[in-house]
Amino acid sequence: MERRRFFKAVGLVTAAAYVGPRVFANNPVFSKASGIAGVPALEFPPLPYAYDALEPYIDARTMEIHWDKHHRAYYTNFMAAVKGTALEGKALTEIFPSISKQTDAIRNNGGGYYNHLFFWNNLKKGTSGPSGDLSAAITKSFGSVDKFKEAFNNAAKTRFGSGWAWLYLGTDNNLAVTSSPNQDNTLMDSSPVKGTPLLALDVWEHAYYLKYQNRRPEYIDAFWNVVNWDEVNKRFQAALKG
Ligand code: MN3
Repeated sequence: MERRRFFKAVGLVTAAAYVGPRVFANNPVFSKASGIAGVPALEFPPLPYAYDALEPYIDARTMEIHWDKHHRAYYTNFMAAVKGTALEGKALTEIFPSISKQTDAIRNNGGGYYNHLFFWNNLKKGTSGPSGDLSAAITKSFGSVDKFKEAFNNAAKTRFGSGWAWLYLGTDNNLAVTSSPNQDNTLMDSSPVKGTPLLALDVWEHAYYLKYQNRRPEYIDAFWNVVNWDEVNKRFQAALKG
């Protein structure tokens, strides 16, 4: 792992975030319901771990390109797309409920910015699994944790082209699984199903191609070794409180 390069990148990002006045200091953080509580809106925070932290399931090179190139581009392009508009300075969770009225640039880049932040934070090696409340809710909605995984895997495998698989708490307060095209998510008014996302999996080829090439199902199976269940449990508790 190129640790020095990683810290250099993080250092640059951190420095950039604190240069000059904190223009967005008064803006709301992502709402609790976003599941990324504490992550400031409209910034580009460092990855919460080293590029190689998820090896061998997700390789360091993929993480580096995915975070530093793909994710950064969504962020930069989103900030450029809202600059000078009524949306400038608004949190994404405020924008998504009326995203169908916005431009493709705002929808695609805003979704890409948000979804990746959400994804990085639901990845970690070695957490123990869904906890009491979440485990019970999964069993109620899917029959068992294994059946939930099967449904999630199926959503991830059958999403044609680029997109995401999601576990979300629906507006009916039941857990459900879906997939979305491109950079859409279940917070968007354009989504056929709506609810609070709890767990995301990026199934764009850029998320797995270097290591898995065309074998998306292998990448999906590997994903279960790096799900940050502590984070998913927290998101579920926050979603229940609204
Ligand atoms: Mn991606």
